[in-house]
Amino acid sequence: MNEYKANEIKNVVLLGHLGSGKTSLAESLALVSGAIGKKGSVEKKNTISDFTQEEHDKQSSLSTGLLPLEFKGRKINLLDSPGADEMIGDINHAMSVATAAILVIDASSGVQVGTERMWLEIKRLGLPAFIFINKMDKENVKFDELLEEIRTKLGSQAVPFCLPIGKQDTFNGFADVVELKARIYDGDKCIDDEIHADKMDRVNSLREQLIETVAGADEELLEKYFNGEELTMDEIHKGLHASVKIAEAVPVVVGSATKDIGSLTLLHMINQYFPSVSELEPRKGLDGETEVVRNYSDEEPFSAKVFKTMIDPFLGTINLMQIMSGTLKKDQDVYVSNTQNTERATPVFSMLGKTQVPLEVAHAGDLVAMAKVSGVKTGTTLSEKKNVVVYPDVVTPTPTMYMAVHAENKKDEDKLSNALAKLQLEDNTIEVRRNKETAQLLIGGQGMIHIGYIIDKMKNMFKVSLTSEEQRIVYRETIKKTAEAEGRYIKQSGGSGYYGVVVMRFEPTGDGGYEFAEEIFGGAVPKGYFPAVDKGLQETLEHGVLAGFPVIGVRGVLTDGKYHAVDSNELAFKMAAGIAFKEACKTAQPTILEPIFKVEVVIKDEYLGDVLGDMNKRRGRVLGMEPATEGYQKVVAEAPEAEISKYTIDLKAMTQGSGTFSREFVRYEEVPGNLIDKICEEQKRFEEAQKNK
Ligand SMILES: Nc1nc2c(ncn2[C@@H]2O[C@H](COP(=O)(O)OP(=O)(O)OP(=O)(O)O)[C@@H](O)[C@H]2O)c(=O)[nH]1
Ligand SMILES: [Mg+2]
Repeated sequence: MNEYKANEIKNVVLLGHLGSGKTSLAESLALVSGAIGKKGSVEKKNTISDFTQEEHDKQSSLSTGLLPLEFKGRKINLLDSPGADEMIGDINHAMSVATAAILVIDASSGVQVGTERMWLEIKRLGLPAFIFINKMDKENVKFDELLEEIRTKLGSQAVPFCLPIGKQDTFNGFADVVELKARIYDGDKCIDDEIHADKMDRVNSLREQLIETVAGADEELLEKYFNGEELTMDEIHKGLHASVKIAEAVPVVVGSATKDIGSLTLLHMINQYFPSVSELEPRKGLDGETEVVRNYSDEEPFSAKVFKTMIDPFLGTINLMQIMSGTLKKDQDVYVSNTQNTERATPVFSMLGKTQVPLEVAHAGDLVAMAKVSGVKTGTTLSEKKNVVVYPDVVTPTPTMYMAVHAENKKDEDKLSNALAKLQLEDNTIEVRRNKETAQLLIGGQGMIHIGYIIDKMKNMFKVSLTSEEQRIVYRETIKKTAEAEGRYIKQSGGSGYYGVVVMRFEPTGDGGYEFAEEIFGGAVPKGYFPAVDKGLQETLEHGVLAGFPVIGVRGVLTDGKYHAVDSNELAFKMAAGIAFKEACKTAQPTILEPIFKVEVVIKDEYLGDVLGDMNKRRGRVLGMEPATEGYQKVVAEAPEAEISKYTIDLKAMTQGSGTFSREFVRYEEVPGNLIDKICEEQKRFEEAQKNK
């Protein structure tokens, strides 16, 4: 592979709805650019970017694949992202190093939920973009309706660049509205021809629309346009580059990834209209508190940001990063931001899917890989010890769902923890949490595709035998009323005995906190035993009287008691405090508390009624609603965790996949009375099962 500098590098991410043809398009672009001699297919499970067993099993991408392509003196680092929006953490990392995006649409399905979701992400980052209408070879493709739909749903910046030629099996190319040529594809070759006269009217009107958009990006061009002067081809190219760069124009092109139609034109367009890395704004980072600005230039000190970590149980860790500034050569020292250690870079290479492509030197702006450098993972910044910089983290979502996993035997337990630790390096959006109370090891992620991928990888790649089950809710107990009781712990049967008597008042604190106080007069209980009473109460509160859940929100006040000069000791007072609490519970109205979460749900306007109704059924309380991005509403509500533990799945079903949500613990709240017995029985069964294990 040749060397390329920032002005010759384009990092392009393919985005789109599940199954729109991103991986097939990446494969076609790799073929047409000459990176590979023979094309694979998703069905044959031999594409470059879908190389893992899990992707083969699902015939769908689960992780972004990198394909460095060389085309006409430029390097195009193609990033083939997954269409499953649960992999949004991975997608966001890929987008963070992209200079531009290609939104892939399935011509037979039109604008889908994933198309809109990814479009919002593109707009959020202000990325220059093309829209590639793929699968034009399929039945029932109505180009005019598609264009209309794209412009209504995605915006009028979408400007048609071509008019398709032929339909279904006979679809073989398009009239190029910019260059005014018919591009006829024959296999991976493209032959230029005259546009048929009967298409010229339509082509001219599309061209008019395009030129208007282009002229808007440049004052000089705009003036010329308004004066009725023709723009030269050079001016159109220049204007297009400028308007694509600022995302004012989003060219729409057509093709078929499996038939390689449109791929060559797309490569030319990437080179011509997408900005190179050198045209981007400099990156800002921090050295301690001080802001550091780095240009994508070889002349600046070295810095890089890791956007993807890949673990191979045999080859070890491979980190994919973007060189933000400076250059990287074999055996160069790199300063690792998270460990603050200096490590030596092993050979630097690029990755074509899973294949390493050696590089002599990596230049600013490029996407390259490094193996086995300790302490480096997704999100790490690398720099120079004397020129430290740390780049901000990519914003990724917090888990919306948890599943519990159990190793099937003792031997697998170690393997399980080891595998999870490695998988967390790859994907920093998964959360791993051990819950002692429920004896569950929890994996948090964006839904069952995401968590299922982690579980499958542990089985396939790390050979862990495991089972999975639903997350158990962590309940609490409390008291609702103030109550007083006496606790006596007296054992005097010869030898040294036990003597502790306490009278205590227990009050609900109302805020979930714990407090201990005393109102002892005349030394009824000597001071020295107060800590024992406090400790005894705390130990008792670890298991409540109803179902054994921890008790919170109690203030215990020691008001009176008795002691014995010889037989009193700390243990006796500890026990007495516990007995007093249990006794007081007879009148203190103990109850069960459940975790309440705040949820923010973003949905299309049309689903608002359904979502509100459903939230009601989940015992949720809607706190507010506000318009989100155009056509969307944000609903803020509070709901019990027990009712939303699988909300991410139900919300998708309710909104045809378009709804998203985030959740955050807020507090514990009393469960409705009719659920108390059910929860207690459930817990009893669980404890029995634990005992029999
Ligand atoms: N007829 C036709 N089928 C296509 C075309 N492009 C892709 N496909 C098929 O569409 C299916 C999905 O293609 P992929 O390339 O895996 O799509 P993707 O967008 O990468 O899918 P995810 O990674 O799961 O989001 C496969 O069966 C492809 O063979 C095309 O241009 N025409
Ligand atoms: Mg794919």
